[in-house]
Amino acid sequence: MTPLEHKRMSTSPPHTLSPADLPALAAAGLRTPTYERQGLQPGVVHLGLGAFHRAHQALVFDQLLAGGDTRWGVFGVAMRSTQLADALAAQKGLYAVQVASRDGLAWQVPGALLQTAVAAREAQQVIDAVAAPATRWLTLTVTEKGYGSELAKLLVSGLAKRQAAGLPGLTVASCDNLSHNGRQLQALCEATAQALSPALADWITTCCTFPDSMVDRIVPAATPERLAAAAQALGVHDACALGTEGFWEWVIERRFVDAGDAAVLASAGVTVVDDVRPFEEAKLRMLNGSHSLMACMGAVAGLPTIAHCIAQPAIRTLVHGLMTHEVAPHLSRSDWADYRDALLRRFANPELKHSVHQIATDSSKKIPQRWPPSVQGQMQAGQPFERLAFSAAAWMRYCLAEDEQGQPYAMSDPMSGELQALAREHAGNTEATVRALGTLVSVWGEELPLNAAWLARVSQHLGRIGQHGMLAAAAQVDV
Ligand code: CS2
Repeated sequence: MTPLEHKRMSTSPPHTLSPADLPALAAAGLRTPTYERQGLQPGVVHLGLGAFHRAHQALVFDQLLAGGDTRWGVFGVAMRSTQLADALAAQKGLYAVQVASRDGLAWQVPGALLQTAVAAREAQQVIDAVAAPATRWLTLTVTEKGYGSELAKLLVSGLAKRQAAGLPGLTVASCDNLSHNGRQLQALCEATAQALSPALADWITTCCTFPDSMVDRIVPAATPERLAAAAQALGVHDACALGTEGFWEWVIERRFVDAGDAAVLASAGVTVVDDVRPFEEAKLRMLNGSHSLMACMGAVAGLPTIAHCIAQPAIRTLVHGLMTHEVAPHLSRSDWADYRDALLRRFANPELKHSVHQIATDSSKKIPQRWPPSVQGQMQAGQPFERLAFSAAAWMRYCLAEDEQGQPYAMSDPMSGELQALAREHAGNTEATVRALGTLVSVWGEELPLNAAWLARVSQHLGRIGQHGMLAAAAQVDV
């Protein structure tokens, strides 16, 4: 009997994952922390404890810790979710990640997460962690809608405390899917600090760095099935288990308070570059842009996951065409064809079960960096933008919050009330719907709402979606 089988037989009901389980898990062949976690001081404060960070950067930091560099332990901050932070704290920061790669499925238990707190509940603890002498980095995955005054206040309070204590500045790395994420965060922090004290704003500008970053790994939110699979594989209950794909990428701008960090990160597989833009644009417009299109289509057509969507010939052809003809021509990443083909394979990964409704969440905040830059590129080049117009129409149909079988679904979006009201008010009248939803400057920018040719193309696709259904309308996109 293997140690795990023994454990499964002898513990009923299973207890919750704890450090005491690590030797048995290691003996069963799982990758577990080989380093001493007790007594490590966090060197990184991370804001946003959602699935993505825990299956991406946390694994990079775990690898660095495993290599003997003790500076990469994480103080993890959930912005609001007390449930998640408390569940992680109860497991002493441990959780299992199931990686679905071409070689099959493998579980691992990273150990980089050392402490947790909730910003909404324990703001002072977070400020103290930012101002702790051992802290060198601050990383963020707070989602597109997280970049507001609440975040800025928290960060600036922590940085002010560091400045007052005479401590060195921090490398502050935004890892959200925004264009120029580092620059955006820097501008937000500096503006907030300026209002408090010009000297603090100066200190932030001179002593902290805000590298731009492109991060990539598909990490769906955990489902009850994944948690059950974790319990089965580990022989213990893990409330925080996750699943992800084998692929991961982190490209970061060479702008560190400690220049030596470039080589350290590179040793763990991170790509350090002088200009993140080519990577960021390709990722946001090819991967995330296709994701948002499939999410809206899938939600309306009743296809629950991205793998279900990409298995539909009409969707696959549309997404392939979108990337090839309407997105790639405006990218400076020259290997885009390989990148596209790799994405199509990643979308088809059957193990991920990436919910379309999860990706459709906050679409009004995601669309601006995912679709309009490509529309504008096509317009400037005098090229057609049919697939992008279809994407816009698919989102407008999605805003009705009812699928083609008549099933209502919840729309999770900061603008959901307004969007749903507009979609419903004009339902059945495509021109009026497009006039209402296609002219929102916060979604489409300043120019597209004024472009009659664009709005006309969106209207035509929306009309076809209403008349023939989402998949049939997709098959009619001809260019
Ligand atoms: C997705 C991303 O939910 C979404 O909006 O497009 O989370 C996507 O899975 C990641 O950016 C992949 O790196």
